[in-house]
Amino acid sequence: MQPCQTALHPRACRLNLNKMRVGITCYPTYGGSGIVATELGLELAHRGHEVHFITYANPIRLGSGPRIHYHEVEVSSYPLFQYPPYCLALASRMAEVATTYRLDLLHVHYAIPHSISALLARQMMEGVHRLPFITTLHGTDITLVGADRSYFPITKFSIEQSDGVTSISEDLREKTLEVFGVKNEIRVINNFVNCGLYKPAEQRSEGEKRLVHISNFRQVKRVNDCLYVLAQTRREVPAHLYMAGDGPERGPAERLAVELGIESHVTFLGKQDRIHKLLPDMHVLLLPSEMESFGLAALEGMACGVVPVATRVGGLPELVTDGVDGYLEAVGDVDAQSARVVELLRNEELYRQISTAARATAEARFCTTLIIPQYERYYEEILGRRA
Ligand code: GMT
Repeated sequence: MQPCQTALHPRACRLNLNKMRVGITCYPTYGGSGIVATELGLELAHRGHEVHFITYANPIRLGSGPRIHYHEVEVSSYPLFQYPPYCLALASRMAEVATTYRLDLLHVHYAIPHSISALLARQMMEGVHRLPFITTLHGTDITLVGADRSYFPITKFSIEQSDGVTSISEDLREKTLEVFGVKNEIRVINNFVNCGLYKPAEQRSEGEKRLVHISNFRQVKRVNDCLYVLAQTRREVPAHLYMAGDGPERGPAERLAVELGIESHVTFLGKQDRIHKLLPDMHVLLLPSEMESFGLAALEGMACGVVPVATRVGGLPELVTDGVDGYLEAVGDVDAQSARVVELLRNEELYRQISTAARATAEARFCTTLIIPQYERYYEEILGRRA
């Protein structure tokens, strides 16, 4: 065992903060927040911490490995329940796992309802052991769900009650303070990418240029814009579009591809769990979102040398420097987005320069090796602060 190095509080050493026991809760599906939570857990386990996922299904990218544990939340139904109370089942499971495995803290991703369950679990643990919880805000939990009238008061309360709050971009931090008027400190810890796994191909395959879009196909992603961009691009350069992911907008997008007469140039791949294998063979990543607190898909693309053509919204300008390591255009301006794609695909020298810069940005600012220690230090701070 390494000697304890924290200088925050004597009890922090007794807790052996070099090896923490962390409970992680997230949506275990294909959304960005679940991916961030899963990759964070895997990295923490790799660094020697015990990580306990407490979720309703096995997180998509989890797999198995040393120090990784999975505890399913079962939500029993009962004829009286029109809406089974998942939030309560989760709180019970959190408290149960915390007691059995002596968790040091809970880290929940996406405020609603996870931080409310964590708050209940913390209260249930009073008199047993202290169980602080950290809430990481990802975006739609604040900008869409949290701002909705029915969830606003409880989202505000959950932020105020959290022992620690992190946000994945400065933009989201500012929006949270502005929308909810909370007084808590919100620490920005950016999303990250494993630069060893996500890396450029030594040689891309020959043939048509390839565009890619990755999302959960929600309205906020404006997936139809990808099809308009492809249609316009193809007037100048032969190109094929790969649409990875699934969600409510997938059906309408498939129909639009037929209407535009480009259906043979678009492949709908459905949900993909090996994105690091798909990305390196792509040239341009389209992210025409109406709102994007960070844009994890763009970062994963950049790490693979795939140039993002995205919108100037939310946290994207914190990730992409327009004209340097990608392009940012106005929401809905498919003419400008297509013009950028055509320019990139026609000008090999420009493409090479921007693709190299995209990889360099991912490496210099967003690698797991830089970001995971920020979470570790934040955990230590939260544990030491009120230990
Ligand atoms: O929009 C998504 O892709 C899903 C959503 C989520 O919470 O699962 O993504 C949000 O969190 C991602 C991971 O932190 C960010 O990269 C996305 O920008 C953010 N989405 C939005 O703000 C719309």
